[in-house]
Amino acid sequence: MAFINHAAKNLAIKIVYYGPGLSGKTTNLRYLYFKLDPSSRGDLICLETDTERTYFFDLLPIKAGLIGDFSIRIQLFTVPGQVFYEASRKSVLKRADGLVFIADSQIPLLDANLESFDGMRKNLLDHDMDLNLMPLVFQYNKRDLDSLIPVETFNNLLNPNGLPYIEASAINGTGVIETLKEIVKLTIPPVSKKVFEKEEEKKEEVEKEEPKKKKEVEFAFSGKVTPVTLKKIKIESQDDINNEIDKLTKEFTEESEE
Ligand SMILES: Nc1nc2c(ncn2[C@@H]2O[C@H](COP(=O)(O)OP(=O)(O)OP(=O)(O)O)[C@@H](O)[C@H]2O)c(=O)[nH]1
Ligand SMILES: [Mg+2]
Repeated sequence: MAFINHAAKNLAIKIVYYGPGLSGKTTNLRYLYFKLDPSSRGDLICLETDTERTYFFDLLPIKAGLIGDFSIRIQLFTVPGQVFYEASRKSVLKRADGLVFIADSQIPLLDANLESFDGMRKNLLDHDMDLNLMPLVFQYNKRDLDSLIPVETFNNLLNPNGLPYIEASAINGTGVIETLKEIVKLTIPPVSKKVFEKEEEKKEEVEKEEPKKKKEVEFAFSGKVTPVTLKKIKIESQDDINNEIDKLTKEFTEESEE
């Protein structure tokens, strides 16, 4: 559920990249990080354990223009795909506004994709969230490899409702920005409806004066290579993970615009 700060005119949206282990979730975030102009991105954050250097999730905060006079900020999260991190995956899904399912296109991984998708549905249910009501986009990743699961198979098994899907090769950046744009396009209308319902009277007044208020988000992508700011946070238990997610969300949503 998006955080709306009416006083500061901020809208904070959470998008979760979900999918089986090694499907390319972190690769998506890293590519976006490198492509985004430094002024519109925050630190890339990784939660890891002391011993194994296992990443629990990655988080990339980005700014994405305006809707009306509300500035849009988006938190992109990944979940840890490995099977035994179910509890962490569930924690990351809490209060998600939109989902990207990163499927691995390699033929032997068909079952892993289906199991992961099913797990996502169940984890959402535990938060009283219905997958069918969530903005959702599919990315069929690793299309650069041989022996691929056909797109029609993916669409039949994962995406019978015909939601947007992108064929990608995240490692080369192909389809990564398109995926972000698609999910943001789907996520903004339900979120902005909430904002403008509250702002309705004001909005009507404003629209008389300015009939065409902008409702498109924009990202500041640049071709520049910029230094990496990778912030690593050490954690030791599931409680630490929950606390970090809450803390990072709180910092993000309460941060006022400079
Ligand atoms: N060939 C190919 N390899 C890819 C692609 N995307 C990611 N990879 C590789 O797949 C491996 C796993 O990528 P990650 O982005 O770490 O996967 P992940 O989904 O974050 O994995 P977990 O965090 O364990 O769930 C890495 O070696 C990537 O370089 C792709 O489009 N094509
Ligand atoms: Mg990862």
